[in-house]
Amino acid sequence: MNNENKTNINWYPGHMAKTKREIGEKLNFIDVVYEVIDARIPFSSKIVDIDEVIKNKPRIMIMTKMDLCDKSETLKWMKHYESKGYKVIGVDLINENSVKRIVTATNELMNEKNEKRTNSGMLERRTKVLIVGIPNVGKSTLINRLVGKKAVGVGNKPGVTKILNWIRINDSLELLDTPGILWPKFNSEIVAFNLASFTAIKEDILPIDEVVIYILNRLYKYYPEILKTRYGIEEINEDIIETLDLIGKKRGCLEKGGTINYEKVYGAVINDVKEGLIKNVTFDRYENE
Ligand SMILES: Nc1nc2c(ncn2[C@@H]2O[C@H](COP(=O)(O)OP(=O)(O)OP(=O)(O)O)[C@@H](O)[C@H]2O)c(=O)[nH]1
Ligand SMILES: [Mg+2]
Repeated sequence: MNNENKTNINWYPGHMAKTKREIGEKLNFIDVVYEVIDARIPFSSKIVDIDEVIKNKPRIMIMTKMDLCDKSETLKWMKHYESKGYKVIGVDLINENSVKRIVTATNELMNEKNEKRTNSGMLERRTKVLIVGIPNVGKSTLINRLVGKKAVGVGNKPGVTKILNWIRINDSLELLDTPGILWPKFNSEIVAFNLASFTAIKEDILPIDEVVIYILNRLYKYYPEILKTRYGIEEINEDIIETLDLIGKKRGCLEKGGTINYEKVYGAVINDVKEGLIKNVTFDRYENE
């Protein structure tokens, strides 16, 4: 990734600093951490200073939204993190019941600790898991999947979970849901645009026209067929304004007199990504661009 392109975008609401502090206070009670990442942005959605927050707790990296990502590209990132020693599990929290793999991996991590306890005559302790990640990656959805019912609120916008919340999964597992956190300054403009593209930051942090042009450029460069099929466009070229016009016409985003209403076009594209109608895409590229 090219991180040379520094940016001054600063979005760090007070409640995120508070969440980080509260996680720090609870850390002593935590056995395992689930670090939750969006499979479409396996680099940009990783919290930069996560190691400072969770210290050296055993952890499992969980990549959510596998149903929406470009699997071949995301696999490169999964291998990359595995090569750094992470246990990585990819999940589609909407369509699959794949969370058992997470429970198994958690038990494996805990076996040694629990053996020591039972050998010294103590009872096995309920495993306490902390879930951390940026906003809107699916932390609360993951908890609901593990519980098997709606135990905590979810929503397709950043900032749904507001407080830390213990949820008991079963006799041996208890989870701490947390509000999404981000680092004080995004370390590159690409990261900021990736976060905006996938609704991890609020829509008004970056100019919406720039976010949509970024999305369309990404699609044009890496997924031209997806772009063409989604909007019924036969030919596209690098002139993104022309593409915006074509989308506007196809979608009927027009003013009286037939001129394009760009605000409507922007809304349509953002919504298509948000609703998963544009899928099989991964915006973080493993190879340098
Ligand atoms: N397609 C798809 N959607 C998912 C998946 N996981 C979560 N979502 C959706 O992503 C959105 C955000 O989910 P939440 O669980 O509220 O995310 P969160 O990380 O708790 O967000 P905050 O509480 O705002 O930090 C919801 O609309 C979920 O339905 C997944 O694996 N696939
Ligand atoms: Mg939540």
